[in-house]
Amino acid sequence: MASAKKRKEVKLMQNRVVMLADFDYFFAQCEELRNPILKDKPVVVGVYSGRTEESGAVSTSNYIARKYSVKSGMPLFLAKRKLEGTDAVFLPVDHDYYDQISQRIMQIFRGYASILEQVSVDEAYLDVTEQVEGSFDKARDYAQKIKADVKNQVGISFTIGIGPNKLIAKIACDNQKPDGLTIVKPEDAKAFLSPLAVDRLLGVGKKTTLRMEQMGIKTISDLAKYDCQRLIEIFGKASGIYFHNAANAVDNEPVQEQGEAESISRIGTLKQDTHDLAFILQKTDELTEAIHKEVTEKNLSFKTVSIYMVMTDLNSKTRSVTLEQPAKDKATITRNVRSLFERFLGESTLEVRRVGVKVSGFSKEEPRQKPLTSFFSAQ
Ligand code: TTP
Ligand code: CA
Repeated sequence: MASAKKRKEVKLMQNRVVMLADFDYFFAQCEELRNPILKDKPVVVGVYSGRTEESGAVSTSNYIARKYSVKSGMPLFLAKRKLEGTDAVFLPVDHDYYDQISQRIMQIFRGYASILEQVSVDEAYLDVTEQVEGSFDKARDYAQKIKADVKNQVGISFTIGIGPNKLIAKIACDNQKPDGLTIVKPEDAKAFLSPLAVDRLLGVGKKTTLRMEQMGIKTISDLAKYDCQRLIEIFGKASGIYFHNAANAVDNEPVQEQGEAESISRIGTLKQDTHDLAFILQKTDELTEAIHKEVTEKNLSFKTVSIYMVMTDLNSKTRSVTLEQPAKDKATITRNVRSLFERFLGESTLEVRRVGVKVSGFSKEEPRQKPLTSFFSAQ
Protein backbone atom coordinates (compact mmCIF):
# COMPACT_ATOMS: atom_id res chain seq x y z
CA MET A 1 0.00 0.00 0.00
CA ALA A 2 2.68 2.38 1.06
CA SER A 3 4.66 1.87 -2.09
CA ALA A 4 1.57 2.38 -4.27
CA LYS A 5 0.97 5.68 -2.52
CA LYS A 6 4.60 6.58 -3.01
CA ARG A 7 4.37 5.77 -6.72
CA LYS A 8 1.32 7.96 -7.03
CA GLU A 9 3.12 10.86 -5.33
CA VAL A 10 6.10 10.51 -7.64
CA LYS A 11 3.78 10.41 -10.65
CA LEU A 12 2.03 13.55 -9.46
CA MET A 13 5.35 15.29 -9.00
CA GLN A 14 6.29 14.50 -12.60
CA ASN A 15 3.01 15.65 -14.13
CA ARG A 16 2.23 18.90 -12.50
CA VAL A 17 -0.60 21.15 -13.60
CA VAL A 18 0.38 24.72 -12.79
CA MET A 19 -1.80 27.78 -13.39
CA LEU A 20 -0.81 31.41 -13.47
CA ALA A 21 -3.67 33.84 -12.92
CA ASP A 22 -2.98 37.45 -13.89
CA PHE A 23 -5.76 39.99 -13.27
CA ASP A 24 -6.64 42.06 -16.33
CA TYR A 25 -5.68 45.78 -16.40
CA PHE A 26 -5.93 45.46 -12.67
CA PHE A 27 -5.95 48.93 -11.09
CA ALA A 28 -8.17 50.27 -13.88
CA GLN A 29 -10.51 47.28 -13.68
CA CYS A 30 -10.89 47.88 -9.92
CA GLU A 31 -11.87 51.47 -10.68
CA GLU A 32 -14.45 50.24 -13.22
CA LEU A 33 -15.81 47.87 -10.61
CA ARG A 34 -16.69 50.61 -8.16
CA ASN A 35 -17.84 52.96 -10.88
CA PRO A 36 -19.27 50.99 -13.83
CA ILE A 37 -19.89 54.17 -15.85
CA LEU A 38 -16.14 54.12 -16.51
CA LYS A 39 -16.39 50.91 -18.53
CA ASP A 40 -17.13 52.69 -21.80
CA LYS A 41 -14.48 55.36 -21.40
CA PRO A 42 -10.71 55.38 -21.54
CA VAL A 43 -9.52 55.03 -17.91
CA VAL A 44 -6.02 55.91 -16.78
CA VAL A 45 -4.82 55.24 -13.24
CA GLY A 46 -1.71 57.15 -12.31
CA VAL A 47 0.63 58.21 -9.55
CA TYR A 48 0.51 61.97 -9.21
CA SER A 49 3.83 63.26 -7.98
CA GLY A 50 2.15 66.43 -6.73
CA ARG A 51 4.66 68.94 -8.13
CA THR A 52 2.29 70.21 -10.76
CA GLU A 53 -1.24 69.11 -11.44
CA GLU A 54 -0.14 66.97 -14.35
CA SER A 55 3.20 65.57 -13.22
CA GLY A 56 3.35 61.87 -12.58
CA ALA A 57 3.21 58.57 -14.41
CA VAL A 58 0.63 56.11 -15.68
CA SER A 59 0.30 52.98 -13.49
CA THR A 60 -2.07 51.29 -15.87
CA SER A 61 -5.02 51.94 -18.12
CA ASN A 62 -8.03 50.05 -19.40
CA TYR A 63 -8.04 48.50 -22.86
CA ILE A 64 -9.95 51.42 -24.40
CA ALA A 65 -7.15 53.79 -23.35
CA ARG A 66 -4.57 51.30 -24.64
CA LYS A 67 -6.09 51.67 -28.12
CA TYR A 68 -4.79 55.25 -27.99
CA SER A 69 -1.34 53.80 -27.17
CA VAL A 70 -1.37 54.76 -23.51
CA LYS A 71 1.18 52.59 -21.68
CA SER A 72 2.23 51.88 -18.09
CA GLY A 73 5.10 54.12 -17.02
CA MET A 74 4.25 56.86 -19.53
CA PRO A 75 4.19 60.44 -18.18
CA LEU A 76 0.63 61.51 -17.42
CA PHE A 77 0.84 64.61 -19.58
CA LEU A 78 1.66 62.40 -22.56
CA ALA A 79 -1.28 60.10 -21.82
CA LYS A 80 -3.50 63.21 -21.60
CA ARG A 81 -2.24 64.36 -24.96
CA LYS A 82 -2.92 60.96 -26.54
CA LEU A 83 -6.44 60.95 -25.16
CA GLU A 84 -7.25 64.54 -26.09
CA GLY A 85 -10.78 64.93 -27.38
CA THR A 86 -12.02 61.73 -25.70
CA ASP A 87 -14.03 61.42 -22.48
CA ALA A 88 -11.04 59.84 -20.74
CA VAL A 89 -11.03 59.66 -16.94
CA PHE A 90 -7.79 60.04 -14.97
CA LEU A 91 -7.70 58.67 -11.42
CA PRO A 92 -5.08 58.52 -8.67
CA VAL A 93 -3.95 55.07 -7.45
CA ASP A 94 -5.81 53.71 -4.43
CA HIS A 95 -3.61 50.82 -3.28
CA ASP A 96 -5.70 49.98 -0.23
CA TYR A 97 -8.75 49.40 -2.38
CA TYR A 98 -6.84 47.29 -4.94
CA ASP A 99 -5.23 45.28 -2.11
CA GLN A 100 -8.64 44.53 -0.65
CA ILE A 101 -9.96 43.24 -3.96
CA SER A 102 -6.78 41.28 -4.51
CA GLN A 103 -7.07 39.66 -1.07
CA ARG A 104 -10.66 38.62 -1.76
CA ILE A 105 -9.67 36.95 -5.03
CA MET A 106 -6.64 35.24 -3.47
CA GLN A 107 -8.92 33.89 -0.75
CA ILE A 108 -11.17 32.34 -3.41
CA PHE A 109 -8.12 30.88 -5.18
CA ARG A 110 -7.09 29.18 -1.93
CA GLY A 111 -10.22 27.06 -2.17
CA TYR A 112 -9.20 25.84 -5.62
CA ALA A 113 -5.52 25.03 -5.21
CA SER A 114 -3.33 22.77 -3.09
CA ILE A 115 -0.70 25.48 -3.05
CA LEU A 116 -1.11 29.16 -3.80
CA GLU A 117 1.89 31.38 -4.50
CA GLN A 118 1.01 35.04 -4.67
CA VAL A 119 3.70 36.83 -6.65
CA SER A 120 2.25 40.31 -6.72
CA VAL A 121 -0.97 42.17 -6.03
CA ASP A 122 -2.43 40.86 -9.29
CA GLU A 123 -0.65 37.58 -9.99
CA ALA A 124 -0.65 34.14 -8.41
CA TYR A 125 0.42 30.61 -9.24
CA LEU A 126 -1.96 27.79 -8.35
CA ASP A 127 -0.83 24.20 -8.15
CA VAL A 128 -4.00 22.33 -9.14
CA THR A 129 -2.42 18.96 -10.00
CA GLU A 130 -4.46 17.05 -7.44
CA GLN A 131 -7.71 18.85 -8.13
CA VAL A 132 -7.63 17.98 -11.85
CA GLU A 133 -5.94 14.60 -11.30
CA GLY A 134 -3.05 15.61 -13.52
CA SER A 135 -5.33 16.10 -16.53
CA PHE A 136 -4.90 19.16 -18.77
CA ASP A 137 -8.36 18.56 -20.25
CA LYS A 138 -9.95 18.73 -16.84
CA ALA A 139 -7.82 21.80 -16.15
CA ARG A 140 -9.65 23.72 -18.89
CA ASP A 141 -13.06 23.29 -17.26
CA TYR A 142 -11.53 23.87 -13.86
CA ALA A 143 -10.03 27.18 -14.98
CA GLN A 144 -13.37 28.30 -16.45
CA LYS A 145 -15.01 27.44 -13.14
CA ILE A 146 -12.52 29.55 -11.17
CA LYS A 147 -12.95 32.46 -13.58
CA ALA A 148 -16.75 32.29 -13.30
CA ASP A 149 -16.62 32.05 -9.52
CA VAL A 150 -14.39 35.12 -9.14
CA LYS A 151 -16.45 37.04 -11.70
CA ASN A 152 -19.62 36.25 -9.73
CA GLN A 153 -18.25 36.89 -6.27
CA VAL A 154 -15.91 39.80 -6.90
CA GLY A 155 -16.63 41.02 -10.44
CA ILE A 156 -13.05 40.94 -11.73
CA SER A 157 -11.82 39.19 -14.88
CA PHE A 158 -8.39 37.68 -15.25
CA THR A 159 -6.25 35.67 -17.60
CA ILE A 160 -5.03 32.16 -16.96
CA GLY A 161 -2.05 30.32 -18.37
CA ILE A 162 -1.73 26.60 -17.68
CA GLY A 163 1.36 24.49 -18.14
CA PRO A 164 3.41 21.67 -16.64
CA ASN A 165 5.49 24.19 -14.70
CA LYS A 166 5.63 27.86 -13.65
CA LEU A 167 7.73 28.94 -16.61
CA ILE A 168 5.27 27.61 -19.20
CA ALA A 169 2.22 28.82 -17.24
CA LYS A 170 3.66 32.34 -17.18
CA ILE A 171 4.41 32.51 -20.88
CA ALA A 172 1.08 30.86 -21.72
CA CYS A 173 -0.64 33.54 -19.67
CA ASP A 174 0.99 36.33 -21.69
CA ASN A 175 -0.23 34.64 -24.88
CA GLN A 176 -3.77 36.01 -24.89
CA LYS A 177 -5.16 38.83 -22.76
CA PRO A 178 -7.59 39.99 -21.41
CA ASP A 179 -9.94 37.31 -20.05
CA GLY A 180 -7.74 34.72 -21.76
CA LEU A 181 -7.14 31.04 -21.17
CA THR A 182 -4.15 29.35 -22.75
CA ILE A 183 -3.28 25.75 -22.04
CA VAL A 184 0.04 24.23 -22.99
CA LYS A 185 0.27 20.49 -22.48
CA PRO A 186 3.63 19.00 -21.49
CA GLU A 187 4.07 17.35 -24.89
CA ASP A 188 3.51 20.71 -26.65
CA ALA A 189 5.62 22.84 -24.32
CA LYS A 190 8.85 22.82 -26.36
CA ALA A 191 7.07 23.57 -29.62
CA PHE A 192 5.13 26.36 -27.90
CA LEU A 193 8.34 28.05 -26.77
CA SER A 194 10.39 27.44 -29.92
CA PRO A 195 9.39 30.41 -32.11
CA LEU A 196 9.32 32.96 -29.28
CA ALA A 197 12.06 35.56 -28.78
CA VAL A 198 14.50 34.75 -25.96
CA ASP A 199 13.46 37.82 -23.96
CA ARG A 200 10.13 36.12 -23.21
CA LEU A 201 12.03 33.98 -20.68
CA LEU A 202 12.14 35.36 -17.17
CA GLY A 203 15.68 36.57 -16.45
CA VAL A 204 16.55 37.39 -20.05
CA GLY A 205 16.78 41.18 -20.01
CA LYS A 206 18.11 43.68 -22.52
CA LYS A 207 21.78 42.96 -21.89
CA THR A 208 21.42 39.19 -22.12
CA THR A 209 19.23 39.48 -25.24
CA LEU A 210 21.94 41.54 -26.93
CA ARG A 211 24.69 39.13 -25.90
CA MET A 212 22.66 36.17 -27.15
CA GLU A 213 21.98 37.94 -30.42
CA GLN A 214 25.74 38.30 -30.92
CA MET A 215 25.97 34.54 -30.39
CA GLY A 216 23.36 33.96 -33.10
CA ILE A 217 20.61 33.15 -30.62
CA LYS A 218 17.33 34.91 -31.34
CA THR A 219 14.55 32.48 -30.60
CA ILE A 220 14.05 30.13 -27.69
CA SER A 221 14.57 27.29 -30.15
CA ASP A 222 18.05 28.70 -30.99
CA LEU A 223 18.80 28.77 -27.28
CA ALA A 224 17.51 25.24 -26.71
CA LYS A 225 19.90 23.90 -29.34
CA TYR A 226 22.91 25.88 -28.13
CA ASP A 227 25.65 23.94 -26.40
CA CYS A 228 24.95 24.00 -22.65
CA GLN A 229 28.65 23.95 -21.75
CA ARG A 230 29.22 27.12 -23.83
CA LEU A 231 26.28 28.83 -22.14
CA ILE A 232 27.86 28.03 -18.76
CA GLU A 233 31.22 29.45 -19.88
CA ILE A 234 29.60 32.66 -21.05
CA PHE A 235 26.88 33.30 -18.45
CA GLY A 236 28.20 31.38 -15.43
CA LYS A 237 27.01 28.06 -14.07
CA ALA A 238 23.66 29.01 -12.55
CA SER A 239 22.47 31.19 -15.44
CA GLY A 240 23.84 28.88 -18.12
CA ILE A 241 22.00 25.87 -16.73
CA TYR A 242 18.86 27.94 -16.16
CA PHE A 243 18.83 29.24 -19.77
CA HIS A 244 19.42 25.75 -21.13
CA ASN A 245 16.66 24.20 -19.05
CA ALA A 246 14.18 27.04 -19.56
CA ALA A 247 14.62 26.96 -23.33
CA ASN A 248 13.92 23.22 -23.20
CA ALA A 249 10.74 23.88 -21.20
CA VAL A 250 12.27 22.39 -18.05
CA ASP A 251 11.48 24.15 -14.77
CA ASN A 252 11.31 22.29 -11.49
CA GLU A 253 10.57 25.29 -9.27
CA PRO A 254 7.70 24.29 -7.00
CA VAL A 255 4.69 26.51 -6.46
CA GLN A 256 5.37 27.79 -2.95
CA GLU A 257 3.37 29.71 -0.40
CA GLN A 258 4.99 33.11 0.08
CA GLY A 259 3.87 33.76 3.62
CA GLU A 260 0.92 35.87 4.49
CA ALA A 261 0.12 39.30 3.17
CA GLU A 262 1.97 42.07 4.91
CA SER A 263 -1.17 43.81 6.07
CA ILE A 264 -4.91 43.37 6.28
CA SER A 265 -7.03 46.43 5.67
CA ARG A 266 -10.56 47.58 4.93
CA ILE A 267 -11.84 50.89 3.66
CA GLY A 268 -15.33 52.35 3.58
CA THR A 269 -17.06 55.54 2.53
CA LEU A 270 -19.01 57.39 5.21
CA LYS A 271 -22.70 58.06 4.58
CA GLN A 272 -21.89 61.75 4.84
CA ASP A 273 -18.77 63.86 5.29
CA THR A 274 -18.21 64.46 8.98
CA HIS A 275 -15.91 65.60 11.78
CA ASP A 276 -17.86 63.63 14.37
CA LEU A 277 -15.91 60.92 16.20
CA ALA A 278 -18.91 58.72 17.09
CA PHE A 279 -20.13 58.74 13.51
CA ILE A 280 -16.71 57.73 12.22
CA LEU A 281 -16.31 54.99 14.83
CA GLN A 282 -19.58 53.41 13.76
CA LYS A 283 -18.01 52.82 10.38
CA THR A 284 -14.58 51.78 11.64
CA ASP A 285 -16.21 49.23 13.95
CA GLU A 286 -17.65 47.52 10.88
CA LEU A 287 -14.24 47.56 9.21
CA THR A 288 -12.54 46.29 12.35
CA GLU A 289 -15.01 43.42 12.56
CA ALA A 290 -14.07 42.25 9.05
CA ILE A 291 -10.34 42.69 9.67
CA HIS A 292 -10.50 40.80 12.93
CA LYS A 293 -12.34 37.94 11.25
CA GLU A 294 -9.56 37.60 8.69
CA VAL A 295 -6.81 37.94 11.32
CA THR A 296 -8.42 35.13 13.32
CA GLU A 297 -8.89 32.90 10.28
CA LYS A 298 -5.24 33.27 9.40
CA ASN A 299 -4.14 32.86 13.00
CA LEU A 300 -2.08 36.04 12.97
CA SER A 301 -0.91 38.45 15.62
CA PHE A 302 -0.34 42.07 14.67
CA LYS A 303 2.02 44.68 16.01
CA THR A 304 0.72 47.81 14.25
CA VAL A 305 -2.72 49.40 13.95
CA SER A 306 -3.28 52.16 11.40
CA ILE A 307 -6.07 54.41 10.31
CA TYR A 308 -6.54 55.98 6.90
CA MET A 309 -8.81 58.83 5.94
CA VAL A 310 -9.70 60.70 2.81
CA MET A 311 -10.76 64.25 3.55
CA THR A 312 -13.40 66.26 1.70
CA ASP A 313 -10.66 67.96 -0.29
CA LEU A 314 -9.63 64.41 -1.40
CA ASN A 315 -6.30 64.55 0.42
CA SER A 316 -5.60 61.33 2.26
CA LYS A 317 -3.84 60.82 5.60
CA THR A 318 -2.68 57.87 7.64
CA ARG A 319 -1.79 57.51 11.33
CA SER A 320 -0.29 54.45 13.00
CA VAL A 321 0.51 53.11 16.41
CA THR A 322 2.95 50.32 17.21
CA LEU A 323 1.91 48.10 20.10
CA GLU A 324 4.27 47.06 22.86
CA GLN A 325 3.20 43.44 22.46
CA PRO A 326 1.75 41.64 19.44
CA ALA A 327 -2.02 41.32 19.84
CA LYS A 328 -4.78 39.37 18.16
CA ASP A 329 -7.98 40.58 19.80
CA LYS A 330 -10.60 42.91 18.41
CA ALA A 331 -10.65 45.22 21.43
CA THR A 332 -7.02 46.21 20.79
CA ILE A 333 -7.87 47.30 17.27
CA THR A 334 -11.02 49.15 18.35
CA ARG A 335 -9.24 50.94 21.22
CA ASN A 336 -6.31 52.08 19.11
CA VAL A 337 -8.46 53.14 16.17
CA ARG A 338 -10.47 55.26 18.59
CA SER A 339 -7.49 57.01 20.10
CA LEU A 340 -5.86 57.56 16.69
CA PHE A 341 -9.04 59.22 15.40
CA GLU A 342 -9.49 61.26 18.59
CA ARG A 343 -6.02 62.65 18.18
CA PHE A 344 -6.38 63.20 14.45
CA LEU A 345 -9.73 65.00 14.67
CA GLY A 346 -8.24 67.23 17.36
CA GLU A 347 -5.53 68.31 14.92
CA SER A 348 -7.62 68.80 11.78
CA THR A 349 -10.74 70.81 11.12
CA LEU A 350 -11.42 69.20 7.75
CA GLU A 351 -14.30 66.80 7.34
CA VAL A 352 -13.67 63.13 6.62
CA ARG A 353 -15.14 61.37 3.60
CA ARG A 354 -13.69 57.83 3.64
CA VAL A 355 -12.04 55.88 6.42
CA GLY A 356 -9.86 52.81 6.59
CA VAL A 357 -8.36 50.53 9.22
CA LYS A 358 -5.26 48.41 8.79
CA VAL A 359 -3.31 45.96 10.91
CA SER A 360 0.23 44.91 10.02
CA GLY A 361 3.51 43.66 11.47
CA PHE A 362 2.27 40.09 11.60
CA SER A 363 3.61 37.08 13.36
CA LYS A 364 2.10 33.66 13.05
CA GLU A 365 1.94 31.12 15.84
CA GLU A 366 3.34 28.24 13.88
CA PRO A 367 6.70 26.55 13.79
CA ARG A 368 8.99 27.00 10.79
CA GLN A 369 7.64 30.41 10.04
CA LYS A 370 8.76 31.83 6.71
CA PRO A 371 9.94 35.42 6.52
CA LEU A 372 7.07 37.73 5.77
CA THR A 373 7.60 39.30 2.41
CA SER A 374 5.74 42.27 1.08
CA PHE A 375 3.82 41.87 -2.15
CA PHE A 376 3.35 45.56 -2.42
CA SER A 377 6.71 46.98 -1.43
CA ALA A 378 7.65 47.92 -4.98
CA GLN A 379 4.60 50.07 -5.51
P1 TTP B 1 0.37 44.33 -15.02
O1 TTP B 1 -0.13 42.94 -14.75
O2 TTP B 1 1.68 44.46 -15.71
O3 TTP B 1 -0.67 45.13 -15.91
P2 TTP B 1 -2.22 45.24 -15.85
O4 TTP B 1 -2.83 44.32 -14.85
O5 TTP B 1 -2.57 46.68 -15.67
O6 TTP B 1 -2.64 44.85 -17.32
P3 TTP B 1 -2.70 43.45 -18.03
O7 TTP B 1 -2.24 42.40 -17.07
O8 TTP B 1 -4.13 43.29 -18.47
O9 TTP B 1 -1.77 43.62 -19.21
O10 TTP B 1 0.47 45.15 -13.68
C1 TTP B 1 -0.42 44.97 -12.61
C2 TTP B 1 -0.69 46.28 -11.90
O11 TTP B 1 0.54 46.83 -11.44
C3 TTP B 1 -1.31 47.33 -12.81
O12 TTP B 1 -2.72 47.29 -12.85
C4 TTP B 1 -0.78 48.61 -12.23
C5 TTP B 1 0.54 48.25 -11.59
N1 TTP B 1 1.65 48.73 -12.43
C6 TTP B 1 2.23 49.95 -12.11
O13 TTP B 1 1.84 50.59 -11.14
N2 TTP B 1 3.26 50.41 -12.90
C7 TTP B 1 3.71 49.72 -13.98
O14 TTP B 1 4.65 50.18 -14.69
C8 TTP B 1 3.10 48.44 -14.31
C9 TTP B 1 3.57 47.65 -15.50
C10 TTP B 1 2.09 48.01 -13.50
CA1 CA C 1 -2.33 42.09 -14.76
